[in-house]
Amino acid sequence: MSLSNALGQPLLPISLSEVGFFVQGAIMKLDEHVVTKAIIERFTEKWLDHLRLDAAIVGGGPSGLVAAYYLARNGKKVGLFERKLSIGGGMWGGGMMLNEVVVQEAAKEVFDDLGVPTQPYETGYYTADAVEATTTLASRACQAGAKVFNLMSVEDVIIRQADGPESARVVGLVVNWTAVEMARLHVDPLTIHAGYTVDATGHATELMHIIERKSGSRLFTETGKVIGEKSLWAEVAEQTTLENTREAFPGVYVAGMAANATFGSYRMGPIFGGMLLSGKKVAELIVQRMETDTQRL
Ligand code: 48F
Repeated sequence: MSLSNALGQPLLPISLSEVGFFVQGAIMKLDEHVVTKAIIERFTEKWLDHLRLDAAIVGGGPSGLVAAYYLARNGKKVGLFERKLSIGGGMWGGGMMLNEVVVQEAAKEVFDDLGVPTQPYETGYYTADAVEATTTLASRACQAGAKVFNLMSVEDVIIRQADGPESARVVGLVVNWTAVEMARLHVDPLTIHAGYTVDATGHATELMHIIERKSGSRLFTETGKVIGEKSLWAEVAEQTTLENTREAFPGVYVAGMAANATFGSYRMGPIFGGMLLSGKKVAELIVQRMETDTQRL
């Protein structure tokens, strides 16, 4: 039934039953208990489903997000662990808080692939809005199926060594709430198992430092340790980021700025192409490696 005036013309473009639906919607009773239970149950389901991963990515900056996207798009079970409330790492602020990022020709294909709009600048240089780029990478990684666990800090790795330190391999992560870390509370962490782990923690290169300190084994660097990043040289740094994106310890790959810090190359400043290409490369390496490992079994 519709409401109508004396001439029989409808007063509302909707029927009375539809009005009832909207009123019901507006006055729907809300039970805080259900809201709380929904959050706890859904988070627990998600977490339980991601206790064993094909790949665990530590750090949600541009390299970690791109790696998560390509791994998930290839059907791998991926969890990304980020210390902060927001993912995106150093991408939000462009250069010195001017929120535009620059990428070079070779890296534009990654932005194109993920749907990040770019604008040509001078020949071979493109810009993207830093906020649009960050939110798009984050959204595409999630839509591809990667699960993001923010507010979690990776404080250690799980290691196995059948025949002494030389046979050591990382098989997972030790995680705790960032709030626990910040408050320095004496609370034990929990664990995530992963076939492969990616250190995408940026300049800090946290995972590799932990492994160097605790494993008693050499990293795959010249010195066997984290060599550390050098000062800024964009051209060389961008090239070496890609070369240094590789396995740095059995089971652990390095990507993004962590790759250059591990293997001792330059920083690049606010050009983000190397980060994108590194994220893509690390995903490809892990996908290939998983195929070879499966064939060997
Ligand atoms: O620093 P970040 O953006 O790393 P990236 O992907 O990109 C580097 C660029 O942003 C820029 C640059 C090139 O243009 O030099 O700096 O290499 O993101 C690293 C993320 O890792 C998180 C940290 O909060 C940041 O969001 N992170 C660091 N350590 C941990 C961590 C940890 N132990 N557990 C969890 N997250």
